[in-house]
Amino acid sequence: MPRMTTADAAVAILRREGVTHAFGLPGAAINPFYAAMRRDGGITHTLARHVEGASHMAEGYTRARAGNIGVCVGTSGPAGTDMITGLYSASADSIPILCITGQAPVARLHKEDFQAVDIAAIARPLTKMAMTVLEPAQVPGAFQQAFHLMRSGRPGPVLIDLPFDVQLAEIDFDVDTYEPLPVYRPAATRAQIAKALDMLTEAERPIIVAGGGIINADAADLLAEFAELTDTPVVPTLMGWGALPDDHRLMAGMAGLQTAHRYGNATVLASDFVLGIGNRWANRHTGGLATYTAGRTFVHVDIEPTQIGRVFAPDYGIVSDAGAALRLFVEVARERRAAGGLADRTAWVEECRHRRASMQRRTHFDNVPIKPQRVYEEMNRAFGHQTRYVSTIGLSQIAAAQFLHVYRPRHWINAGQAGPLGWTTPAALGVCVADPDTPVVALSGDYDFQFMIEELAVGAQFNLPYIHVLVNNAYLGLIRQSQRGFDMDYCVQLAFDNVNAPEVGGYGVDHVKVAEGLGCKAVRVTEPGEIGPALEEAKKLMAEYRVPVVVEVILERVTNISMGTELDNVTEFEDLAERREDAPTAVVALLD
Ligand SMILES: Cc1ncc(C[n+]2csc(CCOP(=O)(O)OP(=O)(O)O)c2C)c(N)n1
Ligand SMILES: [Mg+2]
Repeated sequence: MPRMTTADAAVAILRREGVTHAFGLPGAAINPFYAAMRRDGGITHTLARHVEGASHMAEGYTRARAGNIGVCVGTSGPAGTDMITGLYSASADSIPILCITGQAPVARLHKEDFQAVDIAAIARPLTKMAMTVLEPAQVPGAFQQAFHLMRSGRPGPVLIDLPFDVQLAEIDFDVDTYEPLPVYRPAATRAQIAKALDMLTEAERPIIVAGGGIINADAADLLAEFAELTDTPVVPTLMGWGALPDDHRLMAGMAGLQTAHRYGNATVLASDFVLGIGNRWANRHTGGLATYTAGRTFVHVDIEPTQIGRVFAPDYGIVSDAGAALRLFVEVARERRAAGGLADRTAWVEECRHRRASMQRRTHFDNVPIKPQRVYEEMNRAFGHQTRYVSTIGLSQIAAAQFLHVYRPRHWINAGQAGPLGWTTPAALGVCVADPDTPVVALSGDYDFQFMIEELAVGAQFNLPYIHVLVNNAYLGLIRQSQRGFDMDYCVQLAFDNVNAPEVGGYGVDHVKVAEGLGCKAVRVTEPGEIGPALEEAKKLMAEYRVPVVVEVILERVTNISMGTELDNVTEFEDLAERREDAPTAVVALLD
């Protein structure tokens, strides 16, 4: 039997489980694992500048491609605690990442050893498994179990904590006969799918709410096929956006309190039946449950049994992987269509399309300083169907979801539930590592951008080119807007007179200089007509220098973005689009 250190065995297992890349940074307590990675030579490594950054890179890496599992590595103590935010956002969005930490030697764990912290206990509520491996012979099993859990049921992260002496201990391990454990994914039965389809067919105004579970299951094509077979309009959730292309005839818009379309909310409110697949009725999607559920029948399909009924009791629940359910939905719907057993939805689909064509928000403004809506209009013009967007939170992200277009699954990569500021830059870098051939456009507010700005150096060092659109209002914009309810504008201003950069006009940080200092390219625009040319210039700079390119757009300081407390109570702050020229990049041409 081959004899090796547990660190060598762990790396061999990572390879067998398909890992080719890791994000992280070494420290003394994880050096044996780094030595094993070096000996193996099959795992490339991206050196983050902040360990939290490594965890978000892992998330971006997982989310870019079906089957990927992002790995982030750090040492003992603060490295693990820094990655807690990544574990939180990964678990909240059902994203598998594997976090590997070094640890003090087993015999000194309880002696308050240098950088010894019970990271497994800290990580437990955020992971599917968090384990400090105390016995060397348990290391292969811990990794085998980690991959089994990350891929089974509702996906999510795992943390494995390896004491220094455990990493160095030798064990007998035969990697050649190592076999990944079978993955558990519950599947709907035909009877369950037939019942749900009966309910959908009996309804008059049905919709499908398509969640991120469809993207996790890589089942976007099946969703489109099922929607087309039954002629059912689709409302994607924020995590499901891209599962159906924005220009699809049955795309009915997103619904919610913030990242939503007026026509999406109106269509949910007009519906009488909702089939939720791989979604979790997030509160910013539903708003008040009384409004959301009144007069509607619900079927909920979810891979995790305890998710059914968590937010409200559906009329019928099915425990199933979204892909397995959709495969059967397609099969049964096909049979019923052939037998003439499906309802004619022409009038309902037309009604939804009419709402879409008559309820657009205005994007075309010529104001200086620039209004944010105009930025997304220019982005729609500059970036094609193949573009992947990455964003986290803020007015910037909310407006992006209201105005940008997404055409493919995994092309809207957003920290939907946790929304940690600083997520965008490292997540975008992880996406670039996973798929260097697809153009990546990140979107940040100025505060999100400043949170993990140092990670730009990673993009410069490892030649990970992408475009970072930075919309700068010198404000914690979303919080400023929410403080209107408190009648205050308190501790949310990022503006100051920069003694080194009077040219930023009191907007504070000179992002262009910082980005350049970190090895990236950057351009700043202040007029709406400059945005388009700047985005084209950014494409050229990116191709020439192979580094991230920041396009900073100086916005007007105060713009309120549509949001509300209930689906039927969303406040609009701007004039709505009335003519084609008001929303020239809307996917559906406005009805004049
Ligand atoms: C770590 C963290 N702290 C606080 C928040 C709360 N928060 C959400 S958005 C926001 C302001 C974001 O400002 P900016 O990135 O400039 O975007 P804007 O809203 O101005 O477009 C804050 C503080 C958060 N999401 N994450
Ligand atoms: Mg801001």
